[in-house]
Amino acid sequence: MKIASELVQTVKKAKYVAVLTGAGVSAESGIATFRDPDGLWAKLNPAELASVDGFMSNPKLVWSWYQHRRDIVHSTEPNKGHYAIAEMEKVFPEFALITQNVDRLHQSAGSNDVVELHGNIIENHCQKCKKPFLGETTLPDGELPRCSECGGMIRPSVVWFGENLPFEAMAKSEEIVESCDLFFSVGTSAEVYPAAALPVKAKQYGATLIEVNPNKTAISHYADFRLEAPSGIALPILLEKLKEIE
Ligand code: BV8
Ligand code: ZN
Repeated sequence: MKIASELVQTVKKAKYVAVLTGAGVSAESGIATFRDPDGLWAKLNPAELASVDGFMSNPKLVWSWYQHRRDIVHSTEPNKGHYAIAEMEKVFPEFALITQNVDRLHQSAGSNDVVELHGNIIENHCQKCKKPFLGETTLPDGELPRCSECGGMIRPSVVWFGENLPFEAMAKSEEIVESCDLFFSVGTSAEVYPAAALPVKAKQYGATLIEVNPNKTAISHYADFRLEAPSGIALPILLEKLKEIE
């Protein structure tokens, strides 16, 4: 794939690079995205499943859906896009990674200090008292585990629709968008707020905005540059080009 030399030069000069990722980065690892035609929401209604109301009204269904997604996550590996982003940490004077993903593949690929906006699907906690749950998650006939402290229902430690994002993650993200001079939006449809506001905010604070996505999104018209390709292809090529202009 061709990458404009102006884009490579701009990236080369960057002092503080921030990357925001979405489900598209994990697509090449075999994890379904949410809004692509074959995505998770194509078959299921997110409000019913990825929300507190959905969980409270149908806990066993929601729990088994997350158990199913956890099994998929446990059987997947990071792809070249994750590894390229981990590599970027070492290339720039300052670097920050913010993810909407809950699969922790960035950490498996070697990324450090990952800001997780939407929590993670690996851990669980009590819906009532928030106590972390470290016990057995697979019970006979799909029963939900219960909290040893208060008897509350155990849920995955993801952020559901209608729930606030973790305060520290949001505070850190605000700091990053105010300070970075180059912001990559990679593999996200930029439709879920407040995460979707970050690329535009970074641009408003003066950063150059590069979008890496095979498709157009809600923020494509804001981007200074677009790499219209899968992240597992575009990012390794971009890193190669940067090395060529040592
Ligand atoms: C909040 C975790 C304050 C769970 C997720 C009414 C009531 C309540 C809230 C709202 C409301 N109306 C609006 C809201 C706000 C709401 C929202 O934004 N809704 C949207 C849908 C309109 N947001 C919230 O509720 C947030 N909380 O606002 O709190 C509040 C409190 C009370 C009341 C009001 C407000 C919480 C949002 C977090 C929800 N949790 N996930 C789980 O995973 O099960 S969201 C879910 O969407 C995932 O986390 C995902 O990360 C996120 C964003 O999706 P993307 O990552 O962008 O994935 P998507 O499939 O959309 O796109 C993939 C892209 O990749 C595509 O563009 C595709 O082209 C591209 N791609 C494909 N292959 C590749 C690729 N790119 C590169 N390479 C490839 N190979
Ligand atoms: Zn509890």
